[in-house]
Amino acid sequence: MMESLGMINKYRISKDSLARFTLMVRKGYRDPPYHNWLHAFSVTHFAFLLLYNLRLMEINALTHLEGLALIVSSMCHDLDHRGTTNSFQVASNSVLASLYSSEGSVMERHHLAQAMCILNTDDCNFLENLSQQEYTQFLDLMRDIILATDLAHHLRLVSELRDVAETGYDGHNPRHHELLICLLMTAADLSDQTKDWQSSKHVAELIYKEFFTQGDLEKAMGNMPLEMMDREKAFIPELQLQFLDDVAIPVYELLAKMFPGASDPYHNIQASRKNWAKLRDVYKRRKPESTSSLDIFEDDSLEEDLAKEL
Ligand code: 7OY
Ligand code: ZN
Repeated sequence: MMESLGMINKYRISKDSLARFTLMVRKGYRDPPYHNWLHAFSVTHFAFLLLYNLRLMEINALTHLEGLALIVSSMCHDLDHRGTTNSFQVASNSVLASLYSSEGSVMERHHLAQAMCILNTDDCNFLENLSQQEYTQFLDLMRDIILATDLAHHLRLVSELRDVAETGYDGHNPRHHELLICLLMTAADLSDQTKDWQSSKHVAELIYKEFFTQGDLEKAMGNMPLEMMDREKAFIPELQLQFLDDVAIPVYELLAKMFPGASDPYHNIQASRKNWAKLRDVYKRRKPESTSSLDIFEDDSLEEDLAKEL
């Protein structure tokens, strides 16, 4: 991906160092159902596709250094994730909470610290040929981008992003660069929901497996989990519709408004939304009083009914 984006030549990157860096990053991920290396890899790939297909550096929407920072941040953005949320860190008085809770974005600050640690490891610093000034700028970008993966951070930016989408993206405006990088990072992080139905459904299964494990831990601690983390209360199709409508769809809508070349993911996520709505209707008709939890992923006959539904 870095080769295709011309970064290897431009920044005289040693491929051996980059390979060692990448292996260290892979090793830095744990193996929860969702927040593992496969997630980091697919997020990085989507970030690459956005940079490459929209030609964002060629049209001066972003600088090459910003593009490079987006790719490297994507690789690192969930390093050492434990499959639990920021509020869980605080509620469980974890070591990470004691380090970072006063600043907010507890997990994201940890992902960033892990990333900095790997970059500083002997033989892994593939950015050694950057100038001092470029390298400092690169680290600042990584910090901003990884902290932007907290959805709470994204939600604070939405109104400003709407203004940019309304007035048009201006590559000469440095604030537009900052906002676009954050939007691209969020679009990449949520991109599983823009893939085909089988993929987005499979990813939802992994996410709720992770959420329900946290919910079980919270119950064992005597706390009440959120509905979406409670395997006895969650109705997954309804939760997915809420998540898509409130968070994910607006991300791709904003992106498509700013860059018409990015309309595919927006249309795909709308198609996915239709499938979740159908699944909700089919399930409600079959078992009106049941919450679905994870059994919707086991039942193949639901898929057959889905195909019949218009
Ligand atoms: N698809 C998803 C996520 C449901 C690609 C995360 C949340 C979840 C819900 C409000 C916030 C969250 C909600 C990613 C993708 C990944 C979104 C953060 C989650 N389908 N969730 N989801 N996240 O916290 F209503 F967990 F890291 Cl359902
Ligand atoms: Zn992520």
